[in-house]
Amino acid sequence: MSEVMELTKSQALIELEENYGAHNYHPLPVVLNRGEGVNVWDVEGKRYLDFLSAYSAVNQGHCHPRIVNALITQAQKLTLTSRAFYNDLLGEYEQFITNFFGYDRVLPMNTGAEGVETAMKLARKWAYEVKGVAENQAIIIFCEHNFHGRTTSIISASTDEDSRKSFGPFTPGIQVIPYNDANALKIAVQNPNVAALIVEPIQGEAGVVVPDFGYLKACFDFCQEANVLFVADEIQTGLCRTGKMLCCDHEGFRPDMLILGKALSGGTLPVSCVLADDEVMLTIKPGQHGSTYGGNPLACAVAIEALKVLKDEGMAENSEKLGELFRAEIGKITSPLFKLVRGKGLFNAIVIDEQPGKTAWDICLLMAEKGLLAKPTHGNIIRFAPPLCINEEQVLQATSIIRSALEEI
Ligand code: IF1
Repeated sequence: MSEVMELTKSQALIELEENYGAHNYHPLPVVLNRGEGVNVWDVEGKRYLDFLSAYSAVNQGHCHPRIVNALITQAQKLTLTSRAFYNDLLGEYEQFITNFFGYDRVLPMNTGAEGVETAMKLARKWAYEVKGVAENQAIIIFCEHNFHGRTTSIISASTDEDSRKSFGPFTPGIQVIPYNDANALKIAVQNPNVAALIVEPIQGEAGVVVPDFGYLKACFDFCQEANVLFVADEIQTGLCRTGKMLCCDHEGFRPDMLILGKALSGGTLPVSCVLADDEVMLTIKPGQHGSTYGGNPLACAVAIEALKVLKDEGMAENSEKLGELFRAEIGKITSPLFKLVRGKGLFNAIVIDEQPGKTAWDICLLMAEKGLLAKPTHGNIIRFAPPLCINEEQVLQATSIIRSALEEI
């Protein structure tokens, strides 16, 4: 017998990341190697309910057979041409997704951050070439506590110290206003140099912050009156997460620009896009924007199937219905650590009244032990966002794990 304690498989793999990877994350100590539907398994073979869904990228469930099949079939045929040539799927995908969401045109990119960057560039170009703002004067409005990604321009709009500190200098032409305050927007859009508002319909990273009903529509109306583009970042809230296809659907209006990502590929590869009408989209001409992988045939095949799955499997309805059940069950918890539950559809969070040794992180560790994976955000908030293929029984299993973790800790 060796004198050194044998590392478990998980510990050994965690150590590899610790030793060879950049330290830009602090994951829960769980090493996964398989997923199916709502479930994931770690390398020791333990099964968990996944209540993060890769931050809503796997809304359709892990390794959805139809999406995986589309991926494999296309991967055996053609994966990438670049946009130097046409490919036989891009046009079909563009027609499909623009009809699906009701826009004239789509601009395909890969990561969510690229989608947001694209929307920023489109908003600026539209401001100069259509609205008539003087060159270099355009302003884009964002909200406090936003999260739109990690690029230098996007973090220029961030109000989070960790995201910004020592990454300056920042991109100019950005104004930040309070969230859930339509009057602040009404005042801000009086400035004729304002090109756009870019906003999350529910703030994810901020801790699933749901604005008052009517806030988004009021902002949309103020934008319309002032000839300012309303840009919805639905990268996390879109694609059935909140109980409708888009979160803005709850308030019954269509944003001028729509940014999608994450679940657009059902968690198989990075696929994002911006949707807009001719007046905005046609301001960008050949050579002015793009990406090597954007609009690749593999992504097109996967995205078409990922969108069809959402509709065919009634995932918006399931999200709406089981979200109600989730919040009702969580609402019955009497632990003094439990402050409140909030959310829409299956996009929810609980706020923890932390005590020493009883932090949100400690609770997440205990829930993992009991077979449920979720991640704290901002210290005392735990986000719950399972795949939307979840059923009633699995929701009840989850809420009973959450309750027992809060009671036992
Ligand atoms: C990470 C948070 C979630 C997003 C919205 C754009 C992006 C995101 C509304 C960028 C990304 C992620 C990225 C992920 C953690 C995560 C997150 F906690 F940081 F805020 F989901 F809530 N717009 N969200 O939520 O998309 O470039 O990453 O594809 O590890 O940073 P991306």
